[in-house]
Amino acid sequence: MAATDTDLICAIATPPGEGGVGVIRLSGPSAKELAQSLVTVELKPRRAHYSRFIAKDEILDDGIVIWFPGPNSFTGEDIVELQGHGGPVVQQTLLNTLCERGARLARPGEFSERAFLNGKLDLVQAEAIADLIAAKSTAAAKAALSSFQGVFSEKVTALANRLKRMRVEIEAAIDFPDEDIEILEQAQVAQTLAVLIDDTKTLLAQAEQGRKLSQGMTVALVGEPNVGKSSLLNALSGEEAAIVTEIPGTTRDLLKVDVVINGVPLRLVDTAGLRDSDDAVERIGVERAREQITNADYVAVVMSASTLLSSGSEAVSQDFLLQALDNLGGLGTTVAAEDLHLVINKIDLGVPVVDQAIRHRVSLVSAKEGDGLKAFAAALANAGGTGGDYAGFSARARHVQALQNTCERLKDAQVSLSRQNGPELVAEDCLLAHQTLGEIVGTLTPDDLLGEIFSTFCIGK
Ligand SMILES: Nc1nc2c(ncn2[C@@H]2O[C@H](COP(=O)(O)OP(=O)(O)OP(=O)(O)O)[C@@H](O)[C@H]2O)c(=O)[nH]1
Ligand SMILES: [Mg+2]
Repeated sequence: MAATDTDLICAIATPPGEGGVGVIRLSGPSAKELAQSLVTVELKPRRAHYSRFIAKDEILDDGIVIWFPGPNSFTGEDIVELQGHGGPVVQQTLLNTLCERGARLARPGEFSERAFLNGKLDLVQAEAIADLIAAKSTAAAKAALSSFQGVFSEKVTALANRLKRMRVEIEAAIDFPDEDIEILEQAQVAQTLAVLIDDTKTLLAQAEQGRKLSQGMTVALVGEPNVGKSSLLNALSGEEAAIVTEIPGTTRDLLKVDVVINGVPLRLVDTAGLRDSDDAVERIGVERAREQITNADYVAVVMSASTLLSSGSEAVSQDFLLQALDNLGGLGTTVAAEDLHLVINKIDLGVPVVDQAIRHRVSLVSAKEGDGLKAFAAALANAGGTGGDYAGFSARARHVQALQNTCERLKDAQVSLSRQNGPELVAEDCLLAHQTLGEIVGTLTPDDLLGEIFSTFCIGK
């Protein structure tokens, strides 16, 4: 992928199949000339002309044609849109004609890629277009639109600019060493670094929320066999996705169902009940369940109210909760407390008392009767602060990873500074941090990564 890649590309921009209107897009330096050879009107910039589309005296279709001269176009190059009838054969014939006359079929995401390479968009904005198109909920679409409009990029760029200013000062200290002022400068650098780390962490937390919102948060339903995990999955998704029986050990495979709750997309994962088993298949299921626990963004630990009541336990307290998590194979230590929620199911058989102190982390439900399910669903949607009124920006795992790396490099710089390793090492750590931040918006992104990102886009975008 090179910026010199400026041949003429074309693609059907509307979804495949039959539709009222079908749009074909052309982008490249000779887009206007080629389109002009097919239409019967003199193309004027940004004008919607009605015309027949003609090749070799044969009318292929008719419709609207618009020419967007570069650089004020989506890709920054000359673009022409041919808006004809949305029939697969009509569109394919037109596309073939364009290819016979010098255009080639665009790769997925190639229009956006050109927009990026021509400086019309940064990488976060280009990714936000794909996320907007793929958004599964209003909140996700809103967040993607914010990122497309540059909300996330501005935050990253502001951080990068502050980091750059600090680097300039450190580099200056290397070039003009002066023993007397070094101590003062060190204190200043330490102070700036600490603030930068804090602000990177804040942005990281926001990006993590944006990622959960746009890519969907994974919620694992885990617990002992027979507590009603599969019943809960079915109740939350409104379909009989999982097999439910009274036999403990029914579920073995991971079963994933995508749902949208209060505008928040969630991927619910049903898992095998956690227990030691002699059954080889069940053992694999339990192993997969444990893996899922570490991979999930959020873990809902399901327990049965009837088991709780018959065990003679008093109120469900913090200690009880920790003990229960421990009994499930050290869940309390493998999953952070804020990513854990306790679900007491089967309250139609009796309602246990829950200590006020942990009430916010516990849902009392009956998958069978439907009691408490709404509140439980709302708790899931709110997990991680991605509730319905979250008005942030969308982000991807790639961005979260880059911000984590930036944080790590800045902490390295802090260590180098405190160990008096010399300004050169501090400068090197800060350079790495700066580069990692640059990868997010695409100022410093390797070509192969760009190829990977754009290849996931749809054709014609
Ligand atoms: N009374 C009552 N029974 C329930 C409720 N939820 C589930 N059950 C019953 O509990 C039994 C087990 O339910 P499942 O959903 O299969 O439980 P599970 O946790 O997926 O079990 P495994 O897949 O074996 O780990 C079934 O007989 C369900 O009908 C509930 O809210 N109330
Ligand atoms: Mg099950």
